[in-house]
Amino acid sequence: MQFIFGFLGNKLFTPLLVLLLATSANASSIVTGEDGYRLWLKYDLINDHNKRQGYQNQLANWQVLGQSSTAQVIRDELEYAFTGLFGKTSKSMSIRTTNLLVGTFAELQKQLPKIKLAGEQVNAEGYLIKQVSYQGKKLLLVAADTDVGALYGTFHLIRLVQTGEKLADINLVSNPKTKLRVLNHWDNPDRHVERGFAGQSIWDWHKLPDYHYQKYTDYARANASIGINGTVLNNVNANPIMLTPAYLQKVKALADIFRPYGIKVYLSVKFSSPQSLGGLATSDPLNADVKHWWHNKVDEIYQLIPDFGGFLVKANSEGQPGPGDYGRTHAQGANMLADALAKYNGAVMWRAFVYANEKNEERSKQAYSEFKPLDGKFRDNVLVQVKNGPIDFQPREPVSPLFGATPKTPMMMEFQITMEYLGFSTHFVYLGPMYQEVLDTDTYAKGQGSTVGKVVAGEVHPYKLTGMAGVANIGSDRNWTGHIILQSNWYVFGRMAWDYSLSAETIAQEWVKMTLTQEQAVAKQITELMMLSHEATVNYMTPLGLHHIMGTGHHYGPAPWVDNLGRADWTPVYYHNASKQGLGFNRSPTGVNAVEQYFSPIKQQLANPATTPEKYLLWFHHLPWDHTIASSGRSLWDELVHRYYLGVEQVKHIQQEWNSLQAKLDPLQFKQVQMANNIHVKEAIWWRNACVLYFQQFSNKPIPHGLEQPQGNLTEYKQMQFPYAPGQGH
Ligand code: BDP
Repeated sequence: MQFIFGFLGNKLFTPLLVLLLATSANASSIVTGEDGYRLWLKYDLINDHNKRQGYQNQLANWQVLGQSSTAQVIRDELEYAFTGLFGKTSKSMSIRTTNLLVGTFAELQKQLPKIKLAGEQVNAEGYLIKQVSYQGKKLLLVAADTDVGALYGTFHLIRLVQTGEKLADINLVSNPKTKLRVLNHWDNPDRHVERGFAGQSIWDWHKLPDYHYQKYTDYARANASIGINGTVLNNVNANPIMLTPAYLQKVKALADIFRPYGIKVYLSVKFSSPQSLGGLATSDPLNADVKHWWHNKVDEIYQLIPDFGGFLVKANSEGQPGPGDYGRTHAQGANMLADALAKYNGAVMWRAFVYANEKNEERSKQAYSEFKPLDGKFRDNVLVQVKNGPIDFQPREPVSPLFGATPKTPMMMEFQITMEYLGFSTHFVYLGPMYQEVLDTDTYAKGQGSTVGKVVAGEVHPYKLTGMAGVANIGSDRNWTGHIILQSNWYVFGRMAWDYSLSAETIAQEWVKMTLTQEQAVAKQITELMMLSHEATVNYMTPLGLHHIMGTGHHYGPAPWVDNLGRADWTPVYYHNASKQGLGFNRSPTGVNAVEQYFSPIKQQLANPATTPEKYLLWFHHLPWDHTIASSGRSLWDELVHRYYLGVEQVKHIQQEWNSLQAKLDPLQFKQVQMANNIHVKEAIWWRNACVLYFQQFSNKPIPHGLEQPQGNLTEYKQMQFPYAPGQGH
C-alpha cells in the first residue's frame, strides 16, 4: 500500500490497486476446487473409513414419516447428505430394516406405540434426537412436534456426522431460545445492496415471480440448517414499490419457496406508503383513512401469503418518514401497523435506531430516551428492534442500555453480519466473539445474571414475543458472502439466535469442520485464528473504545480527521474528541452522562475510568495522554499505539498461519482467503499508520520505543478517495 501511495499522490486509489493485484497474481494455472457455493453443507465423503462405516451402520437405512412438503425436504436433504458423506444411502421401506426414523411425535408414536418419548420437553420448533432399542436393535429417532422441528433436528444430526461426533446413546433435546430468528436484507429493488459487499442482491426482482434460481432453495436450506425462521427481503430504507401488487407477487414466489423450510418472509415498509402508493393526503397513524389503507394492504398480502411474517420499520430515522412527522409517538405508529397485522398473527419489528438532530441530546442516549418512556405502550405483536450498541454497529460498542430497561416491551437484538464497519469483505473477521461478548454482558436489570442474551430471550422479563435479527452479508457472489471465512458470520448468527448461550469457539469449530477441513489439528488451528480475528480488527481500527472514525459515507478505511459533515454527530472528530489535552468521549457524569442509562452497579462502574473496562475506556471517558493504563502500566498514548501495532501483527499472524496450511486445504478455498488476507494486511497497516500519525499531532509524543515509525504521510492518507466503494446507501 505504501508503495502505491508513492505513485499516487492525491489520485484515485482503487483502480491501480486492482491492476497491481491482477498482474501480480499467479496466472499460470487453473485453480479448481471448492468455490464456496456449498457453504457448510458440503457433505463430502468422510475420509476416515472406519468412521464412515460406523455412521453408515447407524444411519444409512432411514425413513422419514409424513407427507408434507417439509417431510419431502427432509427426505431430499438426507438423501443428498448421506450419499455425499457415506458414498451411498438407502431409503428404508420397513421399520424392521430402519435404523434412523424421522418424524413428528404423532407419526412416530403410531409406528412405535411402545416407545415413550419425552415430547413435553420439546416446543413447536424444537426437537429430540434419541437412540432407542427397538425389536432388539438400535434405532435413532429424530422427533419433533412439527415437521419444521423435525427438519431442524435432521440438520442437527447431519451436523453431528459432519463434525465427527459420536451418536451412540445420544439423547438430546434442543429448543430455540428466541422466537423470531430473522435475517434483514438491506437489498433494494434495483439489486443494489446497502452495505453489501458480496455482489448484488440475490433476489432477482426483475425475473421474479417466474424465474426461480436454485440459489433461492439453497438459501432456504442454509438458513434452516441453523434455525433461521424468517427473512426480511428488502432494505430498511424501504422502497414503497415492494407493496405494489406486482411486487407482492414476487414476494409470494419467494415465500412459496421458503415455506417448506420453515422460513417466513417479512417486508420493510415505508411509513409514508399510504401517500406514495395510496394517494392519500397524509400517513398520520391516527387518521382513519390511513388505518384503512394499511388494513386493506395487509389483507391483500395475506391473501397471497397466508403465513406472511410482518413488517420491519425504520421510522423517523436518517430522513425516513414516521409517526413523528404528525406529532405521534413511535408506539402510535407501530400499533397502527400491529392492529392491521394482529388477526393474522403478523408482527411489527419497529427499529430503535433513531437519533434526531433537533433533540440536542448526545446521540448514544437518544434511543433510550425515546423508547424507555414508551414501555408498556406497544401492542403485544410489536417488538422493538435495537442495535447491539447505542450508536451504530461499531467494531466494538458497549451494549445498548435499552436491553433490560423495558419490562413490558420485547427488545429484539439487531446484529450486523455484513462488514460495513469492519473492512468490507476482504478482512478475515469472525464475529462470534463479538456476539458472545454482547449476549454475555450483564445488564443487572433484575440483579446479577440478567445478561443481554437472557433479556432478548424473554428470561429476564417475560416477553410474549422474542427475536434476534442479523443484517445479512449475503449477495450474488458465487461464495455468497464475498469471502469464505465470512460465511461463518451468517452461520454463527443463526446458531446464537437459536441459543444465545452457545460459545463462539464451539460454533467456529463446527463451522470449520463442515466448511474447510475434516482434520482435527487443522480445524483447531483455523478456529484459533478466527477467535483472534475480531480483537485484532478492533486493535488496528478502534482500540480502547474509540469509535466512528471510518471514511465518510462508505465507511471504508480510516478517516479520524473528518470534521465537516452536515451534522456534528456524523463526524469522527466529534467521537474521538482528540485535543492536546487528551482523547475520548466523556459520557461520564462530568460529561454527557450516558452512563446514567445503565443499571447499578454498571453505571457507577462506567462512571469512573479506574473501573471502566479498558476496552470501553475512550467510549466513556476523555483522558489525558499520560493517563496510566492499569493493565500495562503504559501511558494512554503508548498503549494506543501499541494496540494499533498489535492489531497489525495479529493480522500478519493470521496471514502466515493461513499460508502454512496450503497443503491441507482445498486449493480454491485456500487461494480465495489468501488473496483477501493479503489485502487485509495492507489495509490493517493503512489503518494503523493513518490513525497513529493523526493522533500523534495531538499527543505530540514519540512512537514508543521498539516500534517502527509509521510509514506514509498523513496528507496523502487524507487525500485518498473511494468514490466507487461498494455498498453505499443510495
Ligand atoms: C447505518 C448504515 C446505513 C443504514 C443505517 C440503519 O450506514 O446504511 O441505513 O445504519 O441501520 O449503519 O438504518
